[in-house]
This record gives sequence, C-alpha cells and structure tokens, in this order.
Amino acid sequence: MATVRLTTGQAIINYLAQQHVKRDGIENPFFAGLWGIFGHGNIGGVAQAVQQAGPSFPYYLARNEQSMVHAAVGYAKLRNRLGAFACLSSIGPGATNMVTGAASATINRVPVLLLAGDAFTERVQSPVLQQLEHPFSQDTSVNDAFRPVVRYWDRISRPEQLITALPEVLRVLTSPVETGAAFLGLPQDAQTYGFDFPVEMFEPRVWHIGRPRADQDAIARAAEWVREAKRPVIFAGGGVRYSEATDALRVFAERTGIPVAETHAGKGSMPYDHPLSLGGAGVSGTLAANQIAPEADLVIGIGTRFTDFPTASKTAFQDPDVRFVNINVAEFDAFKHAAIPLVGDARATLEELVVAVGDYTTAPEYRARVAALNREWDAEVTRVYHHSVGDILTQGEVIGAVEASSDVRDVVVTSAGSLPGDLLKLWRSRDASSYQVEYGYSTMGYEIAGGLGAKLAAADREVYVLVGDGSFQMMGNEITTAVQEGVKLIVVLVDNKGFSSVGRVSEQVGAEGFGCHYRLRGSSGAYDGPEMQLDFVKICSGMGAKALEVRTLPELEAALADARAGTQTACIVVQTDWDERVRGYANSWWEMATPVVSEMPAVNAARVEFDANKGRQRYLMIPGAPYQHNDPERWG
Ligand SMILES: Cc1ncc(C[n+]2csc(CCOP(=O)(O)OP(=O)(O)O)c2C)c(N)n1
Ligand SMILES: [Mg+2]
Repeated sequence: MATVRLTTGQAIINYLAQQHVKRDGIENPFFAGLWGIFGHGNIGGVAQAVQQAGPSFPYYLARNEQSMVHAAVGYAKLRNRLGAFACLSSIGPGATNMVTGAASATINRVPVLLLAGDAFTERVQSPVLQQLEHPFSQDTSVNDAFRPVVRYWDRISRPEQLITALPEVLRVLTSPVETGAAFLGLPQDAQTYGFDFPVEMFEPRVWHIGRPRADQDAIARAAEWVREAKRPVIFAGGGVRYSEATDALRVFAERTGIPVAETHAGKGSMPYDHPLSLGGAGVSGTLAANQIAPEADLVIGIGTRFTDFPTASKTAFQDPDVRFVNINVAEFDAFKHAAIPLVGDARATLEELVVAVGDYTTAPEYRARVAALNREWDAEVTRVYHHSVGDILTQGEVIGAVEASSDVRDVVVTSAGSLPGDLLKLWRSRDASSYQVEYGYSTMGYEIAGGLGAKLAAADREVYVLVGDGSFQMMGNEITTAVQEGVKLIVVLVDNKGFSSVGRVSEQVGAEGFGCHYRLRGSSGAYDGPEMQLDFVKICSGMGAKALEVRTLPELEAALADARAGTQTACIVVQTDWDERVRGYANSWWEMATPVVSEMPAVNAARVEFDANKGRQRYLMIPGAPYQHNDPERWG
C-alpha cells in the first residue's frame, strides 16, 4: 500500500483540500479555507500545516474566535451550505470563544468545521498554560463544553484516528439533515505526530448531496388534506432556500393558489411583490401573514423548525381544526405539530406534491384577498419608510434608504436587536439569497463577521451590514479583518443609545426599559445620568474603515451612494430614536415570562395582558382533532 508520511495537522489540511460536494450535477470544492488565530495549542500542528499548504488552502486571520465562526457561517449560509470554512483555535480561551459560534451554526443548521487545540496527550508536562485541571478526570478539557452545541464531536489523540474521523466530519457537514458545527479537539502534541497515511485518503472525494423523496403514501395523504383545505397557507423556512426550491415553491403556490408566509431563515423564498406573497410571519410578521395564519385550516410548513417567532409563541394558528403538512428533510421537524410528515428534500417533494394535488386550487376570493393584503402591506412598508419624527431619523427611514440604494442581488446581513424583526417586516426581498439574517441564535456580534463571510461568498454583490450600537460594541472588530482582506462591506451602524429591542420586551413585562439604556451612572446610583456619547466614527476609522456620521435622510442617501461607488469598507453611523419602533402587526405576541407577583403596578398590569395572550396559545398535538388550549389553571 502506498503511503505518505504526514503529521496530524498536515493530514487534516491535505484531506480538507480534496473534499468536493456535488448537487444537481454541479461540483465544487467544499472548503474555502481556514480561519484561525494561532497560539501554543496549534502553532506546530495545524498552523504549520496550513502555512505549508500555501494558496491551495487559503488562511484567514480573524480578530476573535467567536467571530471567525460567524464569518464561516455567513459564508456557508450564502453558499446554501454547499461551501464551508474550517476554523482553528488554540487551546483554552481561544477554543471556548468558539462555543457561541458553534451553537449558532448548529441551531441555524449551517456547516462549519471547528479545530481546537487541546492539552498534551502525553501529560508529562501537565498542567499546561490554559489547561483546565479537572479534579476527577484527566481526560476532560474545556473542549468538552462543545459537546452539546455540535453535531459531531471527537478528540484526535493519534494521527491514524483521522482515517475514520474525517469522513464522519464530512458526512455530517454535507448532510442537509445533520449539518451544523463539527468539532475536532486536537491535543497539541498529537497535532505534530507523524503517521504513514494511505495515499488514497488524499485523493479528491465527492460528497453527493441528494434530494431524498418523501414516502408516497404520505404524499397521497397530504394531497388529500390539501384538496380538502379552504384556507391553506405555506410557511416557508430556511430549508426552501438551502434546497434551492424557490422556483418549485412559486410553481406550487401559483398552481394551487396557496399563499406563502416566510420565517426569518426563509425570507426571500418568494419575491415580495408576488400576489401570493404574505411576507414575514408571526412576532415580526406582516399584517398580511398575521391575518391569514389565524384562519388557516391547513398549514404547509416547508423547511421550517416552527420556532416561537413565526408561530407567535403558538398563538398564530387559531382555527380549531387546523392541520399541518410538513415538508422537511429532517424527520425531527417534519413531525412537528402532529403533521403528515413529508420527510424529504423541499424541491423534490414540492415537485411531487404539486402533481399529487391535481387540479386543486383555492377559491378566487381567497386569492383576491391575499393579493389585496400583499398590496396593502406594500403600502404600509412605504409608509413606514417615510415615517419621520422630526430631527432624528427613525429605523424605518434608515432601512428604507438602505433598500432604495440597493440592487436586487445585494445582500443584507444582521442578527440581533430590533433590526432583524424590522427587516423581516419591511425588506422587499427580490432575490432568494439577498436576505442573510441570522435569527436562529440571534447572536449579538454576528453582524459584521457574518457580513464578511457573506462577502467572501459573493464578491459580486454589495453586502450591507446593519448593526445596532449594542451588537457593534459586543463584536465590531472584524472590520479590521475586512480591511486587511480588502473585502468591502457597507456597514450601517444604528446608534439608538442602548437596547431598544430588549427595551420593548422590558416594557411588555412591565419593567419599563430598566437597564437597557447607555447612560452614565447618576448621583442616585442608577443609570440615570447623561446618555453616553460614543464616537463610533472614530472607532470605525481607527480600524481602517472609511467612516462618517449622518443626521438627515439626504446625508444618509449621499453616504450610501458614496459607499456603493467606493471600493473600501465604509461605516455609516446614524443616530435613531430609542423609543421610535416599528410596531407589531395583528397577531404578533411573543411569550415573555412575566412575574405572577410584583410590587410594581406596571408588572401586575403586564401579567393581566400576559394571561389574556396565554389563553390563545395552542398545543397543536392531535392531527385533525379540535385542538387543545393551554390550560389557564396551570400558568401561574
Ligand atoms: C450575545 C447576546 N447577548 C444578549 C442578547 C440579548 N439581546 C438581544 S437584542 C439585545 C440588544 C441589542 O442592542 P442593539 O444592537 O443596540 O440593537 P437595538 O435593540 O437597539 O435595536 C440584547 C442584549 C443576545 N441576543 N445576544
Ligand atoms: Mg441599540
């Protein structure tokens, strides 16, 4: 057997460089390279290997291990999971910095390979710098903290373990069902050990991404439910986009007259101006979606996890006889809400279901109502985009100006705060990949790093990063990396002096925005001093970006035009009003645990409101049976 002698680190890099994915006849290399931050936990191992590999496996130097995982996720999301990065940390804090990124990748079901240094297998020198000494297990390290947040976890203490571990990593990362973060803990000595690997291990390998088909009997039963439906609605999730099923969805919707509401991950599944498009659903939903969903007698969930946002904390569906058909490649999601599970690829299953439902179509009045709601919603978006409160811009005006400056294929990225909800409501998605919001984990700090990853995946598109002042302060530092890479981002930093979004939910529970403002500590001991005046222009220009502050709409419009025309990363800082929010529409309750007892009247009033909403919450447990209300006796 022909062999090649390599270290563990070299074998990993050489293997990753040879992995390809193929779907629908199109083949591409899977890995775009390695993000990393070096330290004693990897310097002689994977770090040496990537240096030796040179341009055949590009290396990107990040500023924080968490944000390098976000950059990897931003990249893989825009590549519809057909491309990914590996991320390399040292041992200890570098590794644990990746835990949040890992959870975000896994929750959003986006592939990323994490390689983290670990303490010597040899142990003679233990404890090494940054090693957790576990009192009753020398086999436990901080890397065990990754176990619940990844889809594959392994520790490589001998090089030859890679022969079985790496194919498992690739199986998981390229699987539409299993994908998320995959983790390899790499003890620092084991990274440098050599082994005579079989040469076949480093030959190009193609991972075929299939389109599994749903059970025929289940399709027949689902088609029957569709044919019986009077007020059906589709909930389109991220699976629609990842499966590149947007055309199949549009055909299915047009043939059947079933309108489409979208989740955060699914936004862009339908063009915003399609007469069957309802836009975002649930907590951050449109008036259109939130009026249709409560009356729906059939919900077709496609590629969605049905989180509390699109379901308005399970108050979205109010027809007592509502039934569900779920198309999902993951059985776990397909079975939710007692649905007929169509376990399969979104595109393949829609193509079969459209045939199975035959000549079914919704009534002309239903279509007409949906089309009218779509037009009404568009008028509301225009109204919000132009709603002005005087001498300070509103977030609606800011989003409107960004949208007006953008082209159809340009990309918008955000993650936490009030921006994702407002964008779900307002942004007029015209291209399936243009809406790149991370709202599965809603990770403050994802924005700029995620935008950087998105831009690496789509250099031909402008990438707009919308980021709140809170998120920016948590992790704005990848601007430096964008500058270093010569990667252009247009960052719009919305400075409303604190957490407007948490302020809203704080008011919902009667807590009056406590602790959500950036104010100096005042003489009373509380945060009631003057508002902090942070100079974000200086911070951004200090990192090498072109930065300026704008105060009026014409200034914002000019700055956006200038940023588009330029070639370098630009940061536009815009102050907005903390209190001036885009409101919720129709049924948009988000369950916020609210105290049953308090000394504060506002909290007690909030609890009354909570109880009323809680009474509308449904369990959705038994298919086709009048469904179960949450029992009022049990809430308190
Ligand atoms: C890492 C992390 N910590 C805390 C939260 C909870 N949280 C959600 S939004 C938010 C405030 C965001 O502030 P900012 O970016 O200024 O946006 P705004 O609410 O003002 O729109 C907080 C603290 C979170 N989502 N992520
Ligand atoms: Mg803010």
